[in-house]
Amino acid sequence: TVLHERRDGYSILSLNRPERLNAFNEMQHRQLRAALETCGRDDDCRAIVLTGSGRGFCAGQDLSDRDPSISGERPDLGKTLETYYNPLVRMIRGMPKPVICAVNGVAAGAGANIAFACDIVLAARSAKFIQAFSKIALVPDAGGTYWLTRLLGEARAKALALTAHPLPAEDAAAWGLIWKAVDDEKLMEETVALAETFAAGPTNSYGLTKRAIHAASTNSLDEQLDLERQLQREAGMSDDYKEGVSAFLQKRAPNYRRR
Ligand code: LHQ
Repeated sequence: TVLHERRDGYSILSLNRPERLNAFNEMQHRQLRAALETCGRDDDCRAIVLTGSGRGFCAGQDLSDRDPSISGERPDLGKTLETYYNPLVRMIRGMPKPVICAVNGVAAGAGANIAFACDIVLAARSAKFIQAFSKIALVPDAGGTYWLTRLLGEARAKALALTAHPLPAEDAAAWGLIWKAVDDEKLMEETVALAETFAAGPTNSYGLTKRAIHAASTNSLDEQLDLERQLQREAGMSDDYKEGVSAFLQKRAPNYRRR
């Protein structure tokens, strides 16, 4: 239920339960986690693309799944989050290489919030983001309350969460929730171009940059300046930095080797 296509320098992971708009059941969770672990360990994989098969990106939790922790009379949804969604969000955030999300169609519930966990989100112009939770008497999860509040502020976060208003890709981009909306037929072309750029780029510096930006919203300026000093020190000792400067001075393309 997750396709893993290895390409030169990057991988494309596709959620693949199109008849259910790629809603998550246990199998899809397990396979996505395994694929991400493989990509994380593989030094030849320098960027990851997450997308969906068919007309949707992901409709969140499969509400027809028979897992008793979801479908019981008084199900323990906290357990589902602890077992599946929270580790997934942490894994994407902690991935020391860029994770690009190509939102090819509707992203609802946890499906939207998993997209927001990725580093760069491109969405097809026809895609919509829906905080569907309130429709079934739930609370946004998979980081939803964190992403919406951090990226949009409380006013828009609460309106989206309480109304389940389907937010079109272009509005999501204009509001700063995602990187950009692109014409449907250009989505994979643009995504692949970005992945190829990252695959030839200085992977360690990307990983350090992610760490710095993730820390920024809770750090004070002094703490952040200290963190930047520490991470820049590390980046400055890399062979990739040496190569980047030489290439610049010699007016040629750098050949980064992840060292
Ligand atoms: C689905 C689903 C779906 C099953 C479409 N499940 N079949 C975490 C912890 C534990 C438990 C609870 O949840 C969570 C996190 C969450 O994600 S909660 C939120 C769960 N997601 C939703 O509530 C979204 C439900 N889906 C929808 O509202 C619509 O399907 C959207 C707006 C996504 C798309 O609408 P349409 O484009 O009109 O498509 P459709 O509704 O006709 O769906 C196509 C098929 O996919 C359909 O099956 P059918 O057999 O009739 O063709 C749907 O039943 C199925 N499907 N989402 N989450």
